[in-house]
Formats: sequence, C-alpha cells, structure tokens
Amino acid sequence: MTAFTATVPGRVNLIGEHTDYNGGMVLPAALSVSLTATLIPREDRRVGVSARGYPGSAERSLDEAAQGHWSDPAVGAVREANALGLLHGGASLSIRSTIPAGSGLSSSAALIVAILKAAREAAESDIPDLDLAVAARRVENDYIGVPCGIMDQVAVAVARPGEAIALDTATLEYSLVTLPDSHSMIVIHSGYSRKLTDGRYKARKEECDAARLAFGREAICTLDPSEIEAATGIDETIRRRARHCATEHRRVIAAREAIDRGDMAVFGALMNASHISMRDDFEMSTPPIDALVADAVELGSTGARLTGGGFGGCIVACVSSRQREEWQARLVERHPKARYIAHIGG
Ligand code: GAF
Repeated sequence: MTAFTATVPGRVNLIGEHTDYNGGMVLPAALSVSLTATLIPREDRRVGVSARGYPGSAERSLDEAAQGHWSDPAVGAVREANALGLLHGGASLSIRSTIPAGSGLSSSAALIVAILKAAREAAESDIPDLDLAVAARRVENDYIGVPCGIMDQVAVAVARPGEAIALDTATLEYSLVTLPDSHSMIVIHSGYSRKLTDGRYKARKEECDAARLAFGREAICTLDPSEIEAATGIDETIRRRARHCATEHRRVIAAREAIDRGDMAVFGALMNASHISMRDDFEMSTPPIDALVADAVELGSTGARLTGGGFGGCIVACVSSRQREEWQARLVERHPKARYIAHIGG
C-alpha cells in the first residue's frame, strides 16, 4: 500500500483577532512547529488514526457524527476528502505533531489541512491550497461544529515557516509579508490551555452576529468606529464587540504598513492596543494572560498581545533580536507556568 505524506506548519496570529468571520483583515505567520500526516487510502469506510503528540490512537467510522473526540478533525478531513473526490473510502492515518494543542496555534486546522494535502497527493490532484483551506473550514463549521473563520486554514495551507500573510478574509486575497531581521516575534505559552469547542468562542461569534443585525452591516469590521459610537439603541456589550472588530481591522492594515516601513515601534504599539481591545471590548483575555503581556512589555518588548481564539493559550511579543534570549529567560522566570514555544524573524 502506498503512503502519502504532507507537512504543514502551526501558525501564530501577529494581529487581527476575531476579524476573520467579520469580513476583516488578519496577519498570521507560519511557525517552525509543524504537523505531518501520513495517509494510506482504504477501501472500507473506517478511519484509523495513530498519533504522536495526541492522546493515542482511534478507530472510527467515516459515517459517524463528531463526538467531541480529539480524532474528530481527522474523521471530518477524510469525509471532506471523499466529498472533493480525493479519496473513495476510509484511510489509515499516522500523525506526528510538535504543535501544542489548545494553545491557539492552529493544531486543529493543521491536522485537517495536512490530511487534505496528503489526500491530494494520493489523488494526484491539482486542487489549489486555497480550496483545501476552504474545505478545511467546512470540516470545522459543519462537521465539528466550531463556527470559526478562515484565517487558520489559509495560514497553515499557504504560508511557509517564518513568512507572514496579510489576508483579506472578505475576498481571500492575500500577500506575503517579509518580517525584518531586526526583531523576533516570540510565542510564549501561558501554561493555561483552552478549547475552541468550550462555548466561549461560539458566544463571541453569536454576539458578532447580533452586531451585524444591529448595525445592518454584513462585515462589521468595515464599520467606521465613529458610526459605532454614534449609534443609539445598541446594547453596550454588542457595541463593544463591534468596536473591537472595527478597530482591530484598522490596526491590521496599519501594522502591515508599519512592517513594510520597518517601523517596529509602531508595530509594537499596535500590538499593545490590540491586547487592550481584546481585554476590554472583546473580553477574551484572562488575568494570567494580562499579567504575562504586561511583564512582556515591562521587560522590553516593543509590544505584546494575546494571540488566537482567546481565554488562554499563547501570547506573541515583538522583541529586538539582540534582546531575545535574555528577555525570554526573564519572562519565564517571572511566570513559572509559562514556556517558550517558537520565534520567527531575527
Ligand atoms: C481561532 C479561530 F479558529 C479563527 O478562525 C479566528 O477566529 C481566531 O480564533 C481568532 O482570531 O483561531
């Protein structure tokens, strides 16, 4: 039996949180941590998964519903590969991953996209990466039941380690962004994990849906912040959620321009503003994450923020490359539960 293999990176989002299902911009970057899926097509309708870096192995039916099990993304990916005509039945899968799960680094998107890419190899298909990313989002939305946006799937399907991608989630147009050598983007795990399936992500999505109705705009990221302030009869929580999305979208555009100019001081200030907006307007941070971000800045990072879906997981900080190792050591000394995951840039 021939085996087909695909490797995809984890991603860190540099800025642009919860904008990807609200018609806004995001700026994720691919990391050196990665996931490799090896796939052997089967003629029956079973999906066997053995996984290093996951809780073990699983044997599932292609025809069963998602069960809240860690192997759901794998089963969903094989179902989607069948729907795309890349597979005609089940698969035996072997997974190796260095992307920590529950960290906001897209381990779930990486698992699904890697399986779809391996299935593409098996079918000798030329289906584009972007189409696989859209299919991977369907697995999350329709099979697993997580109402996520499209950022993670595009980031892990398209970007290469060390490369950022400025993605317009309304059109799926993107451009690659080179990060300067002068600074490192450092990913630090808070030591507190979270799951996108735990209900809080969904609650934020529903509040954004309510904002869409209240403001009568399909993409709330494109609302003018002054319009949000001036509107009357709007629930204050909904107003704050909309304000986060509209201002975060603008911060992503400004952040991309700052990187292009090599102005990492402005970039860092935008990261800090993003964190405050996530903390106060979107209420997706936690006290340990706020403390980590505050110390990251106090110890000399240009800017720092929570990254990913929120309520735990990782922060990302922009630090001058010369100071990286000392900064890291001092931060982790202050926060014993925190640990270094990866860095990109210089
Ligand atoms: C998670 C989701 F999967 C993404 O779609 C995105 O919404 C992100 O949280 C928040 O920016 O990673």
